[in-house]
Amino acid sequence: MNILLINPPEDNLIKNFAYDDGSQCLDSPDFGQFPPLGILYIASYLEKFAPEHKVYLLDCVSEKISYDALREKLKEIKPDLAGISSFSVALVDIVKVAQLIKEINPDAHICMGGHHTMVFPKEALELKNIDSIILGDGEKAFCLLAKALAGAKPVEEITGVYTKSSITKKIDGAGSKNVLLYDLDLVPAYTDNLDELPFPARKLLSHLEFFSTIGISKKFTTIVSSRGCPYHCTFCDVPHKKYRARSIKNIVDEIEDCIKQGYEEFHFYDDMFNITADRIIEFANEVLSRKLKFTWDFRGRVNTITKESLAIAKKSGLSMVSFGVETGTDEGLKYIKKETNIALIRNAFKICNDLKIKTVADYMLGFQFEKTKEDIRKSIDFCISLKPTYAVFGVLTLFPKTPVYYEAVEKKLIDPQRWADFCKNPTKDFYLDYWEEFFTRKELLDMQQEAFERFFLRPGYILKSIFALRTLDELKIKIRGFIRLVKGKFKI
Ligand code: B12
Ligand code: SF4
Repeated sequence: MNILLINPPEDNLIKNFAYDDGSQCLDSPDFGQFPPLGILYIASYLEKFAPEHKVYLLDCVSEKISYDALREKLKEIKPDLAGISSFSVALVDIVKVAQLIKEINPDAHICMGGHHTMVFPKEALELKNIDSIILGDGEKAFCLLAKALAGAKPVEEITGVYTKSSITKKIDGAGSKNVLLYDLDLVPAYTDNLDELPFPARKLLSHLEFFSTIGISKKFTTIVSSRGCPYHCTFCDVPHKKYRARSIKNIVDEIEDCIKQGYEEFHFYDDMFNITADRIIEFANEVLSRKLKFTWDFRGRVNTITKESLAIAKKSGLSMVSFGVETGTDEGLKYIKKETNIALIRNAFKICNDLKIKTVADYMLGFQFEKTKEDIRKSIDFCISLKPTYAVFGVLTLFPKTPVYYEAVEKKLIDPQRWADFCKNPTKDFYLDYWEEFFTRKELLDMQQEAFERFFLRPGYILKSIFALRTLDELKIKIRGFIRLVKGKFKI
């Protein structure tokens, strides 16, 4: 069979943080260009365990493949089985891609996997051209799906794979508790031992340059050392995923393999990287003992940060940590069940600043407990007082199936039917919900813009950033990011 794994174009992406006229102060490309690790993992699994099939991979985003170009590529590939990666905000394009595939091969089997299916499994299967979905980790389940289809065997028995008929049986069994958010007893496909998975097939996209706006090199890639997260922050839907971690040896083996391919900068994109300080120490020791030279960073939590672990991590190449700070008071942090506090946050940033490790403060504005502009401004003051190298200010977005989303539905602040309609018939005019009890959308976006301006346009900050530049690549990447950010005083 010809198997195609595809990340759809983003022509019709539902933009978050956008004003009514479409302008926005933060967009996905502002963060950089990242490899689609999910489908790269599935590709390498297929190569190893289903070599009888021919595997194609198209990342329409980083390869900048237009719909016209995609049509031509699909004619060449003629996929018998297509696996589409899904973010809810990309649903319009997912539907378009599925339609295009069926136009070219009406008999092709289309399977959807990734984030949207986890949140809206039933709705995903109600889409016209979607034949199956996979919940959880795609590698093994998709491989078994391919083998079953090739042998004309039923696919419903495969853990994590659902079809219209198999999901309907489940729904009828469970009864519909809610028009939109079915809490069904659907078993996802989880790989408990992540070390079993072959490393992502980065070579399939080796002709592309990936980069992060806050990175320093173009020999850059992302990597995940674990999946899922055991915490339960109320705004996040990752807790739906079971936490599993790879062995340190397996992670460093992957890095060694990547270094041989020319990579020299690694950003750990785990949901939860620094589960304990000891894990960082163990990782750093392994890197040092193998005498590997590269820079790395991770997205992490403040509560497991220690001076000892970061000092050794720095020796092994750690250059930056992105912390989910979120908000600036103990009461607020407790409300969102972050399980951190102001003292821990200050401690983590102080340790990084003392050790000269760069930091990112990931921050959100517009929480339920921010009732006046002064409340938000105080929160921004706290963020600036941490002296992070970078700050990213988002507006609290009410993602479906999160506790904060249910809270807003309960208070009748948002209408869940909007999501139900969007999932059935996605259109580009859809928008993501914010907590609009005390502010309008426009006011929240204005506050976000104010936060960016206050943080990034401080003259002292600009000067310090220029003097901190280390490489030509870094200079180029930063100039590109800066131009995007200052266009129209941050609105783009
Ligand atoms: C890198 C990243 C991005 C990059 C994406 C680049 C890329 N090419 O992948 C950028 C910066 C563009 C991005 C943007 C956004 N992101 Co993002 N991102 C991530 C991050 C940090 C890592 C993704 C990753 O590589 N994971 C590792 C791989 C191995 O896992 P995976 O992608 O989930 O893939 C597995 C399964 O999902 C499944 N699978 C995936 N695709 C497919 C396809 C098929 C056919 C099958 C069968 C299975 C399958 O199998 C894979 C292997 O097991 C995740 C957090 C995380 N740790 O996952 C957040 C995360 C995915 N992002 C998130 C969000 C909310 C967004 C935005 C909507 C943010 C916003 N603007 O508000 C946008 C949407 C962008 C878009 N294009 O639609 C949420 C998702 C929540 C949700 N329910 O959608 C996450 C979980 C972060 C979080 N905690 O909030 N993001
Ligand atoms: S925000 Fe981070 S720590 Fe909190 S549940 Fe989500 S992934 Fe885990």
